Amino acid sequence: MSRLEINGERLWQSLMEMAKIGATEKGGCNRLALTDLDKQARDLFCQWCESVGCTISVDKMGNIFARREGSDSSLGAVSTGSHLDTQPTGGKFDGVFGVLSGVEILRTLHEQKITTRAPIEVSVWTNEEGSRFQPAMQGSGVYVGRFDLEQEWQKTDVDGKNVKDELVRIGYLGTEEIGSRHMQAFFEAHIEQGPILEDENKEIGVVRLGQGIRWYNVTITGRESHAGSTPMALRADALAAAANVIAEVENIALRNKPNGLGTTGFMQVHPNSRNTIPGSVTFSVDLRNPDPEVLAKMDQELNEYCQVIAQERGLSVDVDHFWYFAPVEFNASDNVKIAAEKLGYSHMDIFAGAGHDACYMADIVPAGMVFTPCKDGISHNEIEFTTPEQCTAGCNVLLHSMLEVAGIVD
Ligand code: HGY
Ligand code: MN
Ligand code: MN
Repeated sequence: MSRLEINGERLWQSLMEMAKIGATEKGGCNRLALTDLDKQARDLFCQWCESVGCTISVDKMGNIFARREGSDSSLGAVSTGSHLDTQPTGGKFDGVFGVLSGVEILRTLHEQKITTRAPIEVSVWTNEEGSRFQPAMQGSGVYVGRFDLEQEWQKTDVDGKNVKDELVRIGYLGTEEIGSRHMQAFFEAHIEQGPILEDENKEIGVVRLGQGIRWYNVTITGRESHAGSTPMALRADALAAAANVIAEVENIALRNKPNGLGTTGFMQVHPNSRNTIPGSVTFSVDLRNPDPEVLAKMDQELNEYCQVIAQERGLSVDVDHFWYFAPVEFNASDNVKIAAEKLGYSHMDIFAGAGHDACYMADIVPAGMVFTPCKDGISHNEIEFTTPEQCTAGCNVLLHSMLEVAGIVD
């Protein structure tokens, strides 16, 4: 069994097939959570898993679980999975690579007629991206009890549509109770989404830690008035104040070297008319760091600066810090390292810059992540690319990481 390998060509074909759902002109995918396109992707996943004899369950947050029985169904499942929702200018691989690696493992075990001791499960987690609905990793966060189901059901997108109604609309409001699966370990394969593995010329990343994340909505309230007849000294310009804060978000990241990260990616301006001074602005702030103390310091610097701007400009600045994800260690990573060594892939320890569903699964079971390189470290971009060989390597390491735990009967 030590040379058991997946079918890399079939995995690649499945990735290209899935990429047709929400395909964009630049070669990426725009498949936002709980849209009709997300439904199509979910349906295809279920179809593929059922075709190799799996049973499908869906829980009350729309998380999907495909299950392949082992010889001893009393054992906790060895699980893998990721997400099928993408960013608006997402690529073909973020999340999808992990889900379809799971599907490829089911297919390999099925065609080789392999019986594992423990059951094998492949999961699709609702709204990992946090683009249409916030926060990110919403489905896995509800599953492990970090978020309240009822509260997350009520989260709305910019058009006022809520998660629960959208789950009903696409047919994925399941009946299974949240957190009711019996699992013993969780592994996730994912492209690195950064440049390190490529720069270091390594085939596999053994992920030891998921870095901390803080998300905010900052709302600045000034006063609408005429762009042509309001003297500068009399303005209460919410957007000019927001520009100060957004520039400071970058400075906070740069001051907290080497790993400080700060981003504003979303903004709503009211009334958003070129000749009316904006009366109110709401924008996102995303701060990240692998060290919780540095991340707390960055949080403090942001809040202090917002107060200064509020006073200097005589505006109200509301900082809603609605999501904190503390750095998490992966304690099943040694299985990933053992598998990479057994298969002869070059590898290195690495920490995850992005958030992943495995980061929350680590709350409840031993979890590990397998990273593969992605071209120029680019992700959350339609040109996101990785090679069939890199996908094959990652999926093989995932397979053997899981079999290490699940055991094989025959
Ligand atoms: O935000 C993240 O890191 C992930 O892409 N949801
Ligand atoms: Mn992802
Ligand atoms: Mn992502």
